[in-house]
Amino acid sequence: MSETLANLLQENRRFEPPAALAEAANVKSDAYAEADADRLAFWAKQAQRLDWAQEWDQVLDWSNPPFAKWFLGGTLNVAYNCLDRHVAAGKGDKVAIHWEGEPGDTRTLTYSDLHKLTCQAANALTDLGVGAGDRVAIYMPMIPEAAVAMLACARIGATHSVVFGGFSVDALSGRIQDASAKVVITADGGYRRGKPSALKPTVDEAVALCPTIEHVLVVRRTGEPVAWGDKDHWWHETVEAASTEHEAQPFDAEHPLFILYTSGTTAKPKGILHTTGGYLTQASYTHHAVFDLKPETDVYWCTADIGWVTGHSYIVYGPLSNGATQVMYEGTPDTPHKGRFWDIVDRYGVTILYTAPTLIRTMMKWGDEFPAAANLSSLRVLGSVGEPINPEAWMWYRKNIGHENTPIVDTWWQTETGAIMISPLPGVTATKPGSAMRPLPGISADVVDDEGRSVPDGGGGFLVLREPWPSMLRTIWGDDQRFIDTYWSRFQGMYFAGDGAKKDDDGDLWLLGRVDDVMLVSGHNISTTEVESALVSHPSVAEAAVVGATDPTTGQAIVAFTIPRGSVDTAGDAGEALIKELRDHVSKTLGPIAKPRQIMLVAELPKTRSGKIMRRLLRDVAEHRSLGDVTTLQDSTVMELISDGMKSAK
Ligand code: 6R9
Repeated sequence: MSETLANLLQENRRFEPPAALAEAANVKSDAYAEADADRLAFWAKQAQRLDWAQEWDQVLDWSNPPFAKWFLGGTLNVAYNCLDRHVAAGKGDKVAIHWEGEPGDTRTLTYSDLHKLTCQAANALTDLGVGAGDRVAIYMPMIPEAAVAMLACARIGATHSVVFGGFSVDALSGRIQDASAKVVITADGGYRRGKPSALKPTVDEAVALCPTIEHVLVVRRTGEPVAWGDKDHWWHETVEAASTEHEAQPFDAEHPLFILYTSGTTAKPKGILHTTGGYLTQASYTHHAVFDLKPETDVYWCTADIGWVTGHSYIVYGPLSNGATQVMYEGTPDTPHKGRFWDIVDRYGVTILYTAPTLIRTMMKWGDEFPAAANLSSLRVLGSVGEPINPEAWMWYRKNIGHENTPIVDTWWQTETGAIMISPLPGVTATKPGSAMRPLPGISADVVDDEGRSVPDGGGGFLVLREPWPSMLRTIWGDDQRFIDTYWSRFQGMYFAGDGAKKDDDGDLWLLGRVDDVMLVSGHNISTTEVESALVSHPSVAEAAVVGATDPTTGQAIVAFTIPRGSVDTAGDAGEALIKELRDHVSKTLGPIAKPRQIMLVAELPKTRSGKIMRRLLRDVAEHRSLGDVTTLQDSTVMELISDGMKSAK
């Protein structure tokens, strides 16, 4: 990037925390000063949230950067911390998971239930020859057994690699091969969009390509017929027949806990490696601090899939280490109707909701009547993760879901960071719609220019992390050099996150999307996020994706793909008029330099399974190229619709 990002969007709205919440908050403003005074002492204190079999000798070893070691000499068991210690403290009967299947079937699992199942799964895996250090692939729908499978691996020191249920044979087999996994844990299928969606056939094809796989463990969820081979074992015949007694052994703080592959937009996916003590410390602390979790009274719901890092840290390890009661939902948000999520919040009395901007914008598109039909008064903290949240989507979330008084925590982090890094604290921060605000206590984030110099307030550039943090990735599985090249070579001594960001005049942080997506228009760097947010601020727009397409005069020109809100008329002339109005609206909001050359009205946008817009594919469309790799798309038919629309608009 030759110059820093144009700093276009202005925002003056502020929302103070509700007084009662601030008063009773788990974490108050003094945490920042405490962490600034002695960062390592601060993290050592947070590590005391966990039960250690052996306390550490040294908090951080950074003698061989960028290879960090946290809590050296300490030993602990992750599953013990998530389950056994709560049962031992008399909380065995507390509900851990209120699970709801898409067809409407429900299960309630207490901590004691989850503990027993995990012990059984640990015994079954041991019987199948899985030991500490072995890799296990998990390819599951959103059922409690997915969490149990992860915890059972953690319990015996096996390293899990969760792959999104629904990824292709190629994606699954590639990940299995990269990690040389020994076992796959899967299910016959799960329910999506009102019908069974098979998983086992994909596993069968993948396993045929993966000689390292010795056994496949299959949960029966849908009851649909499945092919059966020599390596296959039913979960209900092995796990559920195993002993419920299992003593968890402690592992080194740096023992590998899991590998999770980042979607890998062009190159080979990167196996991000996380270890034990530092990861669990930060997952647990951030869940406590950012969501203000009160385990005795809160009902927490994170709508992520277990195949995304958000599911790892904020469905499994953070909430369970904190003894939370949570909701887990199997299916899609519009099955059987568009009010399904709000029904769930209402019925379980959800107090903390953690979801993604893509979902919030989809709900905006569907209309206000769906949340209005449910009682959402139990909600007290709302979270957002995965993409920048557009200010108007933030306002919609606050008004329609958060009854105008619920703090919104916009949490920035990555698979690589393992846990939340930048976020408001709900009892402390006066939030601004669209800003992730400040690094959490103990985290040092900054925005730097091309040369790695910190930009002044009001400036834009690259987001970096200046100091190691407990839940940082330790390497890319099997490829230390790629770890160094990808994250630690762009700027001397700093972690390069790959995101653009700006500091506003108060020094608060605004995330501007991936640097690869930044557009260069007539010599100005313009972020996709700001143009998208300008579009979403128009009352007729629910969602927008913006890309830079090659242009003979301006270098790149802005092309926008826009989803109108549900009630908006876009037929014929009305559509043309709306497009003109939107181009003018962007020009008025951000300045003429940001006026899109072309706006397409579309019904859907291409997204990954975690809800991120795949701008790369839209760029292919805008530049009339054939499409690149679509294997990580959530819905592969979307691109045909968009390309057809583009051709007819030419
Ligand atoms: C947790 C997760 C990481 C990338 C990250 C950034 C984007 C995530 C965000 C956000 C703006 C937020 N991202 N949270 N951008 N504001 N609150 O999403 O991990 O799937 O690895 O993606 O997501 O671009 O670099 P992961």
